[in-house]
Amino acid sequence: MDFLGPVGLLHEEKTLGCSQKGLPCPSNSSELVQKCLQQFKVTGAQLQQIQASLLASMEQALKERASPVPAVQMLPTYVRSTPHGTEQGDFIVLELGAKGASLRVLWVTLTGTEGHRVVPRSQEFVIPQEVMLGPGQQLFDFAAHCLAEFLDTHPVSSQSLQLGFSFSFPCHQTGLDRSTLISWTKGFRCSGVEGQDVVQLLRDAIQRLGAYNIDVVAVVNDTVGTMMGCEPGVRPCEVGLVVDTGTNACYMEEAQHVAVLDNDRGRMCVSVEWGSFSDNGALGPVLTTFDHALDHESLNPGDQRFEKMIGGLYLGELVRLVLVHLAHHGVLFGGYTSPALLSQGSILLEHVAEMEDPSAGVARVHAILQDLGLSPEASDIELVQHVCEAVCTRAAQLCGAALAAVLSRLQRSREHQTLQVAVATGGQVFEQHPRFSSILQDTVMLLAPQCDVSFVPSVDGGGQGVAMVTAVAARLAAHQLLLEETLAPFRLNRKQLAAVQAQMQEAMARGLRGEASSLRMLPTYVRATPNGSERGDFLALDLGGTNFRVLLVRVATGGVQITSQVYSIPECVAQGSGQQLFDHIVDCIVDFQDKQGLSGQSLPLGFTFSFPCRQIGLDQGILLNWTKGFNASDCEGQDVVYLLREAIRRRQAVELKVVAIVNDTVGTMMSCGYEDPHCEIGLIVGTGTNACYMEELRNVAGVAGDSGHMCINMEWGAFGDDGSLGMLSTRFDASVDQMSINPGKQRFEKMISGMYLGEIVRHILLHLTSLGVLFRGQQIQCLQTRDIFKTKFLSEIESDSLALRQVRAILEDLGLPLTSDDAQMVLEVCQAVSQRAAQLCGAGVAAVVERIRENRGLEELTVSVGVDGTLYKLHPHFSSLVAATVRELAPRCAVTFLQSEDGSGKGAALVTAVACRLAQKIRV
Ligand code: 0WK
Ligand code: BGC
Ligand code: BGC
Repeated sequence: MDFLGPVGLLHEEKTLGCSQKGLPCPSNSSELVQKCLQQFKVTGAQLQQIQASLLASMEQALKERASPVPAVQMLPTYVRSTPHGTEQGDFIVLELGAKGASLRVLWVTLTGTEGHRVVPRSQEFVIPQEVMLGPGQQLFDFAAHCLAEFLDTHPVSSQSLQLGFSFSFPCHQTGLDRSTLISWTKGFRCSGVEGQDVVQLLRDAIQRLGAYNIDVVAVVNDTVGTMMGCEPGVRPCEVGLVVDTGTNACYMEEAQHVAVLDNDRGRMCVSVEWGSFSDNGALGPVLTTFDHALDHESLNPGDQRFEKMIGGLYLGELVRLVLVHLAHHGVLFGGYTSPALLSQGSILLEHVAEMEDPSAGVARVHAILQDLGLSPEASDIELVQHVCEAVCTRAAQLCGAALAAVLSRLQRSREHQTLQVAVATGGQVFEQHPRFSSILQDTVMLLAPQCDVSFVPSVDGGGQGVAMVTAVAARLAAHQLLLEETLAPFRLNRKQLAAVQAQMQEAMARGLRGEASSLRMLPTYVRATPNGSERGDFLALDLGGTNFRVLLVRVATGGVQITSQVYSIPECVAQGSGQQLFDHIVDCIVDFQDKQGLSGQSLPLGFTFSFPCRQIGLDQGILLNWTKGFNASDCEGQDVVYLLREAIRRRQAVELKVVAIVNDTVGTMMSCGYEDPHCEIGLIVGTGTNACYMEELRNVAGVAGDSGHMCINMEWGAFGDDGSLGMLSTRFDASVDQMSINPGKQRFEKMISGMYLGEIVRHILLHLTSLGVLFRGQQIQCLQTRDIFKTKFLSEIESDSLALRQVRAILEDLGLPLTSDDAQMVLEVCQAVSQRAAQLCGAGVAAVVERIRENRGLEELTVSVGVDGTLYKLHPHFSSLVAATVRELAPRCAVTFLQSEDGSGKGAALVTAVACRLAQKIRV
């Protein structure tokens, strides 16, 4: 019978004592009392066991190991730093769940001055039982009404109010204002809320009421509010501990240890949710029959077993069950049990705290028991106090063991030998129970001697802390809004892209007709792509991209073999005299020939010259203007083949036959066309950007013949130089253009290509810093430096696998002080800039393929595009975004993008080979 203990008896014979039931009153009452109280004794070894097992569960949950299901949840709260003390403003705080059946609304003013606190105005509302157990909508409507009632009685000035929602239940958070309830605890069991976003439920309720314009900007667990409410003192408060109706703790974990956060860095406050700790191995031995009885009768049997041994909602009930047990065994109240004593929940935390408090005195205990319909003897009172003491001491010890586990975890995550930390404590059990805190502290000292801990009682139950988090959330939300406003012009929609496509098609037609157009549509005198019969050894030069290359290209039956060497073009040469530049080029050729044992051989040479040239023939190209950071004098308006030949002549030693000059787009098309005959378009997205394609000869003004095709170098980098892109150009594009060596020129290129994207990002970061959105508004010297933010950073930063860590590493190398939020914002800036670039490039390609389709009067066009360029090749998303934009804007064209492996040097050699083959044919 005893095993069933009080529970069994409870139901049938509620009010009869052993004497009344004719049961023999136990002679060994003290033994029975000892046996009963002994159950609440927890040994040092058991406490260590609990500490170790809780620590193991915490670490398992951090690693997101699914099996076995961790006993604790370790929920990220998206609070990444403890208060700076700079937060300021007026905030509303709505507290639900921290204090059982009560809801509190506070008006908190943060002064932003350390140590200067304004006492919050607050109002408490009792939540009716039926609301705590009813439909969720009813609970949130109740909360909205309380808010309105509070605001009605506390007139507030500002129209839009920012609210922090302190919601003290286990939630999966995905942001400061996005939180899904996992399960109710502590006497709450509203339907239709578990699995829902509680912020949205509150927003909907406030909306339904429509009384006030309140913006719910953050949801915060009460432990976090407690921690954040702690005045920044000598030691940062990095742990928040609540023992109120329920119990829980949070602490600042290293974000990289929280698996769900994808390798983030910095810190993240984690809510342990230790209430659900239920490792039978560790807890089994300390769970008493009374704990099982209490759990069995509770709203959530089997859940929150640890909380039910510590939380204020349960301590009174535990005491009651023990008193009933002892009374039934005739060792208390003469075996008499009153209806009040037999009714669940009749002994509250404050009763236990008072009855145990030696200063309360016997009279007070007597009064409390009398209120329960009992008439205690002095011995009863003493025994009742022992029972209260046993129950609360155990609660404090268990809580101490749990806190010791958290401190050990904190010490491990900081890799510190010793740990100095402050723990903010809050909750009625701390406030009401005389000895709880000291027992807890002794237990911590016993179990975590290497941790030097100070305890900071929370002054207002975390209201200030919740307001702090709300202030941070409000700041982040405001920043996010400013970021969105700043990036909005970079988010191009289908209509805008279709307009760019249409404008480009018109500009192409005008350029081909020789009318005014920002697209020069330059004939290249390449009329055919290779047919595979080309043969021979050719030299090729590749100038205009990131690297200057000299190549030996052997075109044989078995395919094309390439030997090449990269040479640098120093800025002083690229921006020096033309003679110096071409002499440097010839020096490289000679060096290459020496190294390849080609000295003295006169091989035909193809010259990839990636700048706008008006070609008069295959081997004559007048440079129209430099681009991409080149600015050598005395070249513009000159035939660059002539300039090269002059340099060769000056060098005397070498014999070179310059046969063809091609643009890198043409070289790329030819190189890919050698493998795929459908390749009729060449695209470069590298330092600069441009495209060429096979146009109908009949459409090319100024070139004789109207059958067949001619490859046209569009020089689309200059698209929009006539202002036609004005509607898309942003203030950042204007800054980049003004600071370039060719302002007003190459506007399309300056929105797309590698030479400029990093600069656009840098200007946006400067702007966001000036708005206080980034780097706490501190103007950062290094960000003032041109080209310090390389375009290759975008490719690295946007790589899916290592996003945030990469951002930090790159920006920390640049010497930028970075918070996680800053890192996220820099990533979003890079994404917006590169996405626009890829979409604009896609709109350009769509214009070209549609033109070819229309030229040929085809319903459907199948065509390939040969592509080269560092940005296109290295950026993780650029190529797929280009292809997606083309599919959307030119659905009747099946477009394949072929990444050129050997660069346009091979293409230049093939053009040379075709020219030599055609020249050969004429000669024979
Ligand atoms: C490699 C080609 C070269 C072209 C370059 C463009 O061989 O002709 O100019 O790509 O890409 P960038 O090097 O500017 O990134
Ligand atoms: C909840 C926690 C809360 C604790 C203290 C527990 O029941 O699950 O989220 O922090 O009570 O209020
Ligand atoms: C040049 C083009 C070249 C492109 C890609 C532009 O700046 O004007 O001729 O094709 O860069 O390298």
